[in-house]
Amino acid sequence: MMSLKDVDSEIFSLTQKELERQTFVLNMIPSENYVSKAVLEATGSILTNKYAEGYPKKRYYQGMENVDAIEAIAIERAKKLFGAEHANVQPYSGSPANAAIFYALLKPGDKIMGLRLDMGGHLTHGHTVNFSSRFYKSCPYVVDKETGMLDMDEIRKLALKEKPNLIISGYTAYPRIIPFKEFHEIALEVGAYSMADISHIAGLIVGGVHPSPLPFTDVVMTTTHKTLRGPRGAIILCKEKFANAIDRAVFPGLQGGPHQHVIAAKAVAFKEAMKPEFKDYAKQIVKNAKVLAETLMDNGIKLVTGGTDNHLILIDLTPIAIGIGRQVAVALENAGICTNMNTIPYDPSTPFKPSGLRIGTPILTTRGMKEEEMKIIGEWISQIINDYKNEKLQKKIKQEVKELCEKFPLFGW
Ligand code: DSN
Repeated sequence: MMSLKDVDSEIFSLTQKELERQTFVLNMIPSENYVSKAVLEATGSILTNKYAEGYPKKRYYQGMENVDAIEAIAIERAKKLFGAEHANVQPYSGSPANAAIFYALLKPGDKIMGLRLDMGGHLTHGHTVNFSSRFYKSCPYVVDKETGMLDMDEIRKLALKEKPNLIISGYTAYPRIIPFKEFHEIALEVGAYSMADISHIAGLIVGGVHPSPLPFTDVVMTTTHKTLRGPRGAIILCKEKFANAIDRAVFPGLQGGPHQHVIAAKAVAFKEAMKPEFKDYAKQIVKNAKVLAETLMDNGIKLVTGGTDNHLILIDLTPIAIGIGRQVAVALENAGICTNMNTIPYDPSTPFKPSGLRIGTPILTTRGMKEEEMKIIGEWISQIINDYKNEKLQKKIKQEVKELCEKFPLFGW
C-alpha cells in the first residue's frame, strides 16, 4: 500500500507542517486537546471502511461482528465512566448531538432556554442564526452584569415567566462551577426537561474535580475531543426512559451511518479516562488554570468573574481598549501562543470585534506542563497583552516559547 506521502505529497506536507505547529506552539484554545497515539491509531484505522446503520445487533448490513462488539464496548464504557443509564455513542459531533436531543424531546415551536452565546453559551443553545432558534422558540438567560456569574434566582424567575420546555446548562466560555442540580430543580418546578451540555468540562467531571449533572439530569451531551481527550465526536447520555427517543432521533432521525473508526477511538478514550492517571490530569488542568489566572491578575490583567474554577480563563481586554480581541489574539499567535478572541458578557463591541480573549490549559497539561510553566506563560501573555503592538517583543517571546515547547514533546505523556 502506498503511503500518504507517496499518494498526496501536498496533503502530507501540510499535515507535517501542522504537526510542527502543534509541537512548537503553545496551544491554549480551551476546547482543543492532543489525543494519545492509541486514540489516533483507532481514528485512522480500517474501521473507516465499514457501514453500520442501526445499533449493535440491529443493523441493516452484514459483516457486523467486529463493529458491533466495538460499539457495545464504547456504550458500556461511556455508561460506566459517567454513571449513566443509557449512552448513544454515534453522534458525529456536538451540534448534531444537540439537534438530536431537541428532535427527541421537543416539537417544532417548543421553547428552549440556554445561556446567550455572547454570554458564554453555544450556537445550538438557541442563538438567532442557528436551527435551534428557527425551529424552536429561544428565551435565553444571561449572566450577572456585575459578577459575570450565573444568578440562579434570576434564571429561576425567567423560567417561571417563560415556562420553557427544555432548560440547558453547560457553556463554552464560563470559567466557574455549574450548579447542575439547581438547573434540574428549576426544570422540575416549571415542567421542563433538563439538559446539560458538558462538552467543555467532561474530562473534569470524570476526573472528579467538577460536579456531575448525572444521574439526575434528563439528558446530557458531551463532545469527546475537549478535556475528555478523545476523538472529534460526541455522545448522548440519558435516563433509560429517554433511551428509545434519543436513539431513534440520532438514527434514523438525523444521522445515517455512524463513524465506526471514531466510535472505536471514543471507546479507547473512555478506557484512558478510567485510569487513575486521568484523575491527576483533570486535577492538574484546574491547578494550572488557577496559577495562570493568578499570574495574569498579578500583572494587572482583568478576568471575567475574577478567576477560574475550571480549564478556561476569559480575559476582559476593555481596560486596555474596546474590541481588540482579534488584535491581541494575532499578537499572541505571532509569539507562538494560540488562543481565540471571544465576546465578554455585555461586550461593548461586536462578535466580529470582541473585547475578550479565551485561553485554557487542557493541551499544556497534556504535554506535562505544571504550575512553574504556567507562571512563565502567564508572564509572557501579560507582557504581550499590555504591549500588544510591540512586534519585537512578540518575536523575542516566540523564541522562548519554542525552547519551552522543546522540553515537552507531543507524545511525552
Ligand atoms: N467550538 C467549541 C468551542 O470552541 O468552545 C464549541 O463548540
